[in-house]
Amino acid sequence: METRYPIRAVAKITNLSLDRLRVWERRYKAVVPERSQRGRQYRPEDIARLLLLNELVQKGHAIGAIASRSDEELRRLLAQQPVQPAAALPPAADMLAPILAAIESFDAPRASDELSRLAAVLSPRDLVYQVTVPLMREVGVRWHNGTLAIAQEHLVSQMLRTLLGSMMRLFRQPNPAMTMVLSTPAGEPHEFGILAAAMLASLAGVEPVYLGPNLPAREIADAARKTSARVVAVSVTSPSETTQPELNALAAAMPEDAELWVGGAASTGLDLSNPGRKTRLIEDLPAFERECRRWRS
Ligand code: B12
Repeated sequence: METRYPIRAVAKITNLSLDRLRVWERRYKAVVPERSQRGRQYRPEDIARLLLLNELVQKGHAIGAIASRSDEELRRLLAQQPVQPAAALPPAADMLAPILAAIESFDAPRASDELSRLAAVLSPRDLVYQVTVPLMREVGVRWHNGTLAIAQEHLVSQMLRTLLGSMMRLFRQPNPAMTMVLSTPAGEPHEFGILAAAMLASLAGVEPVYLGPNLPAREIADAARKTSARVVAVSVTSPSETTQPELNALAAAMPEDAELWVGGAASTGLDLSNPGRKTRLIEDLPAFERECRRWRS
């Protein structure tokens, strides 16, 4: 049976107060959850709709004017809005300090609890921009300068993979605009760009197939073919001599009707002109979100 969420969980996930959830239901019929003996029971698609509505309200739309629109119309409306930077929150360092302290003392349960607590109080988008991206940067910096062990980096990487993976499942859209395969070319171990992108893609109504990093071109292209993906998104952070040939091979092996999107800190140094007309540089994550939403509309 499909998972159902009680109103308290929904309030945490969506950042909407209990009162507001009830008012939006009673007055505007924005989302009317099923009822059971245990109270309101929301389906994952109800949560996805509430997130859409909330984002539009934050961009200045009146709930009364949009509550009756279909999910499709809401996504189209959102695609027309400029993507803004994530909402102002306490500085990332304040939120990350308890997690980093737990990691330093190898206290995996505490680190994981702290991360789950943030996941419960932040919107999924803020979680990506305000927590996972800065956390990984900080952990990587400490790993690079030798103050964190490889095992500690692995611990955090694993925690983030699990957390974002479960959130991706939670925000899965019933009728995704398209399927997108995400990976990094063989030899590229930095995976957090594509992990963050996969999460943002699912929030934007795209079905992500997250393959993890470091895959040969043929494998990525085969996965795209088997999942009928319309886009393959890869990220390049620490290029080596194999990166450009791998990308060329991927562009050549791509399914006819699929686009190849290339992002990541080192992507601007690559030659994307030869591999094919359907290869595009996506400059950052907000641009990626915009492109995903364009598919929706
Ligand atoms: C975390 C990290 C690691 C982690 C990676 C963990 C993991 N599972 O991914 C670990 C510790 C394993 C690691 C290892 C290495 N790393 Co490292 N690492 C970093 C670090 C600190 C952060 C990278 C990161 O994940 N950031 C979080 C992501 C989300 O942010 P981001 O990468 O900045 O990406 C942003 C954009 O580029 C964009 N984006 C990224 N991907 C995508 C994808 C799409 C589709 C789109 C649209 C956008 C997009 O959005 C992000 C948010 O703004 C950087 C330094 C830094 N401060 O950036 C070095 C860095 C990337 N690493 C570097 C190197 C060289 C390595 C090693 C190869 C070094 C070594 N000594 O062996 C090893 C790899 C060894 C191996 N084969 O395993 C260099 C790369 C230099 C270069 N240009 O070649 C850097 C820059 C450090 C440095 N200054 O030297 N690293």
